[in-house]
Amino acid sequence: MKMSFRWYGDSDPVSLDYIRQIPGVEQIVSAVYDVPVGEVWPVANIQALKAKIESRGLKLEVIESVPVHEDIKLGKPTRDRLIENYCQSLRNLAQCGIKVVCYNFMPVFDWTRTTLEKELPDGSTTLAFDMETVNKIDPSEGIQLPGWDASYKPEELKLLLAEYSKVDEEKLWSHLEYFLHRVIPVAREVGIKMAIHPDDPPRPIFGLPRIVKNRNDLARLLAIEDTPANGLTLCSGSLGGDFYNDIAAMVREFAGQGRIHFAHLRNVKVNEAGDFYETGHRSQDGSLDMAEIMRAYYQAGYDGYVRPDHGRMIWGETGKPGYGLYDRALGAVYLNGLWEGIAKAETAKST
Ligand code: DNO
Repeated sequence: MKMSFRWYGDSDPVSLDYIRQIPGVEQIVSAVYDVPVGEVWPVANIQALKAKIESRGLKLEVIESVPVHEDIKLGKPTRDRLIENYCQSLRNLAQCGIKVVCYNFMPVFDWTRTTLEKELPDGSTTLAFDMETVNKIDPSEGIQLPGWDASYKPEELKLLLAEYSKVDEEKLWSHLEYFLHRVIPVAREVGIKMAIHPDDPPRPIFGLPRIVKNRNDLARLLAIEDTPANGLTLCSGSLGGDFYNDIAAMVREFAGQGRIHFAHLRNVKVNEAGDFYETGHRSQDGSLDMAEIMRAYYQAGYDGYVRPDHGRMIWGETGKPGYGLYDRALGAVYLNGLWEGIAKAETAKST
């Protein structure tokens, strides 16, 4: 596996100079942040990002994310031009040596939490989600949560939500199919693996449909274009927000088929209702058996990209919720340690 670390560009308080000091991290996952959603990413911008990362001895092979314009998710007539732009961005990314593109198909809101600073018994703070709180929020009032696109004005958001009232789950699936039938052949041709990120949390919120939530959704998605270019970002924490999702089983199934291209690894403490908070990365910290998940990757022969996903805020660090340096660095080291231990044990078994 290839250990990576997410970096939000020059404005990120966690610098490349810090990231390069984390043992075992060789790859940066980033994006071009100054091109509006729906426009083509110019080669020059991608090259500049890559050059900056390489100047620190790190590599850029994974993009997270190339965002999908809402008109595509809504199935509007403007989608054809936007999809063509998306394809052109993929061609440009391939030209710069990018191998994997992460994206999601969540209407309006990316990942959503109801608390950014839940205090844990050890004094660290973490992100949490609880359904009852979300049900009381009026999203059009423009509340600030981590994955929300702050660029919407309240009136725009109201309009957008009204447009989605006509899009149920099956409609959204048909819009995803339309997108994939056009984008995947281009990705395939230029040698890029598309890797959809599951919905976080894995259930509808604010009355908006969400369709990438569990094993059956992932299988359905992969069948739309049955080729490795149409693959997954298997996010343990997002899918782990449903108590009934068996992450290790999904890894065995889909990594076994060569369809996982990017692994997001983090732990959550979740209850049967699907309320959760994010914990340290270890198996002992949360509900997911991280060692078993890593073993599933190892046994499936996974050699793709991995990153420690969100971390808690520890040691007084402040910054982008979920994306501080310290706890994610601990996560990277822990995951590498698990991998090394599993690899040694498996090799000993087979000799
Ligand atoms: C949250 C991330 C998501 C992810 C996008 C991918 O921390 O995992 O924001 O980047 O959903 O498109």
